[in-house]
Amino acid sequence: MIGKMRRIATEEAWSIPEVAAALGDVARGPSSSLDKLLLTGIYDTSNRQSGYGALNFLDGLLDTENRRLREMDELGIDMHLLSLTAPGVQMFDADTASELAALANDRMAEICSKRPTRFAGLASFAPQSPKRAAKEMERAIRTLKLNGFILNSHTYGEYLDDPKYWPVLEAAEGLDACIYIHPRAASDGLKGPLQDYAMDSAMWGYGVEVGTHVVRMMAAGVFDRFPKLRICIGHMGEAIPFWIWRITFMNSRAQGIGRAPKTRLSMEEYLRRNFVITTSGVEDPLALDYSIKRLGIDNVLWAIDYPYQPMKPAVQFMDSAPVTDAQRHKLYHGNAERIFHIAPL
Ligand code: 1WB
Ligand code: MN
Repeated sequence: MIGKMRRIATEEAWSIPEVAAALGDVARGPSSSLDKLLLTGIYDTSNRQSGYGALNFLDGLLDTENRRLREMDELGIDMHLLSLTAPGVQMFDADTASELAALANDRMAEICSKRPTRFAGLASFAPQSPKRAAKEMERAIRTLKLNGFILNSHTYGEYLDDPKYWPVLEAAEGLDACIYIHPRAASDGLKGPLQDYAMDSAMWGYGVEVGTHVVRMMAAGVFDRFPKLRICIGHMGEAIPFWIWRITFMNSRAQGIGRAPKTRLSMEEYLRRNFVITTSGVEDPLALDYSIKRLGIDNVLWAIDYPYQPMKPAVQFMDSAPVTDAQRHKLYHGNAERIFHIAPL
């Protein structure tokens, strides 16, 4: 058995009743977003019979004080880094989204200040209004003392490579606060063949969506303009670490023939300089070993993905991972403390 070890889980989903209710309204409304399958199951409570509804994630999302803390205690999990679960506020109109993001941030800050060694949190913002978002981002870090940001991938089909989002990226970089890009269902432009066999969500579509998002950012040259911007991606890097050799080679070729903008660094250099990944939802020792070798031990963080993944196997996975104890300390807490500004014990 491993000795005493601080365990900080870094992609732990959470919500508030007001956001859940607003997502219930979207679920009953006319949206044709691929997220609707998820919303109908989780947030339209008249619809609890099948699909997502049968799994009832909502109780777990709305809870911190009861079952969540009890299980954390039982398993020796010190801390959850909470984030407003997908799709966050990104399906709402700009005003609703901005107001709900601020409300969620206030509630999150209350939870974290009540139990500063048990909960930390990633703040939400509404990309629909980039300048207003930047102000909320500053409030969330400077006043509410939250630990970074959550973005649930696309916003109305648009991605962070779009210059309209520069105020958001400038705020994150200036505040030295990492943006965690979490999945939501693929945008309308990407969703076609993902609509069958449950491929819309965590099995495949989520990774395709976030992978597409971060390749757009790297290839657009976002990290030349914002060299200190740090992005976190979950699910063992959404397959990007495994693809990176080919992404790098083919991007360089595309730059050579004028099909992609010139960048100062290679795609692989951006991955190593500007990204960290977490292990959320991927309890595969081979993938972990490869990711550590690819990105470096300082760039991989432990996460559970509660309540979508159970806590216990995630702890067993990391307790028994084929790494040294010094490495396990980094994976379990040291890297999270550094990236998300969580006070060491
Ligand atoms: C699931 C997974 C659903 C995740 C989610 O809804 C999120 C799922 C927002 O397993 O059904 C996730 O974060 O991996
Ligand atoms: Mn998740």
